[in-house]
Amino acid sequence: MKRIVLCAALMMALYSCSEPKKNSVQQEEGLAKKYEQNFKIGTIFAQPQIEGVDKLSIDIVKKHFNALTAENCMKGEVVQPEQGRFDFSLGDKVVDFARQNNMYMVGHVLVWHSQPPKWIFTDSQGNRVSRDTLIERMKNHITTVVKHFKGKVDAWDVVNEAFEDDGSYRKSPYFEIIGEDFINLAFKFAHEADPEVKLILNDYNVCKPQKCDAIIAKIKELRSSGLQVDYAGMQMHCTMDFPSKNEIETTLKKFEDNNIKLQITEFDLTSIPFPMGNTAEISARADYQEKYDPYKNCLDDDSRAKINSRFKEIFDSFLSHSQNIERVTVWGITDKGSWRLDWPIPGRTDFPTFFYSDGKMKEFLME
Ligand code: 9MR
Repeated sequence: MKRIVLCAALMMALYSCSEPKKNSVQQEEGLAKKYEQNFKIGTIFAQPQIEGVDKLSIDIVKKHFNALTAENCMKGEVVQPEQGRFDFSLGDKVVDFARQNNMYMVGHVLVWHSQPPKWIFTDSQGNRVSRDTLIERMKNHITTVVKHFKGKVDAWDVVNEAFEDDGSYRKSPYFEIIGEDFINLAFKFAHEADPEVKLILNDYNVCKPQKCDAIIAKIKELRSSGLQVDYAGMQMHCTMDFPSKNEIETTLKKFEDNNIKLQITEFDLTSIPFPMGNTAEISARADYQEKYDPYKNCLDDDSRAKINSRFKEIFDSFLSHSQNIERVTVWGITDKGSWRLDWPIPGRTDFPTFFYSDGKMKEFLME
């Protein structure tokens, strides 16, 4: 009896799973072309694409995207694993791919509390270094990295995630050792290393009003002290209800009103239950539970429609403010490679990017 019920449930589940629509003729031209009057359409490159093994994703990138960010391989711990030893081997490959395919290349990231050069905050005894030492190390890192990629990277995420949601400074080692002007110094060093390259102050949850205000105030302060900051970067790691349409609109407008151009740097949308509240805080972790993985076996029609309509709601806001948005980058090529599948809970099924795992495009982009 139990088995019959189980079979029936399985049949019903299979029956109600919906198939993604086939790509329409209109999509043959690719997304970058479709939105060329609005903004650049970007995505990221990770190990499987750099090594050339993920052919499906590489084809999608070539066809649909005209901007590229290195997901991990230009981060501090990768490019300077030991003091004075730089490793640009992976970064160079990403940059070569971008150049060969005529893409806008984004460097990610010069100063971030997560994945920094591991040794950078401490001396050989394991004690925290002085302000002067950290400034010197930060300067050397930024200068060497920016100069290495000079002429090949169009824009750098200079400082990432420097603020808390309440608008206060994140108490990162950079902040604690140097003070709040670590941001000023980072922008100064980046500009000195490559006066042509565009510079971004990047963060998540920028739609939180106090955080947004803090970022705007900081960019104004940097500019008024003569420093170059070209864009605020809004990561836009979204959930089904945050940020709301209204919060997005208000935020986009605030930047316009303050003459600060935007890049949407890491857009994605999680549609599975999320136990940690609204955050992209990388240290958050939770254990796997079935209830947090509702689409493990299939995605039903109703949920597919809801996900697409939420995507559309957000993307439409980008479109209607496109005069102030240089680029919209989605943080993942297909759903299969998204960081969301393993954060904050490992091994789940989610639909965060523009393409389903099999390479079919999300329906909202076909309209
Ligand atoms: O997608 C990245 C993932 O592969 C890494 O494990 C993670 C660890 O630092 O970083 C992810 O990318 C982050 C980005 O660099 C900065 N903003 C938040 C992104 C998602 O966590």
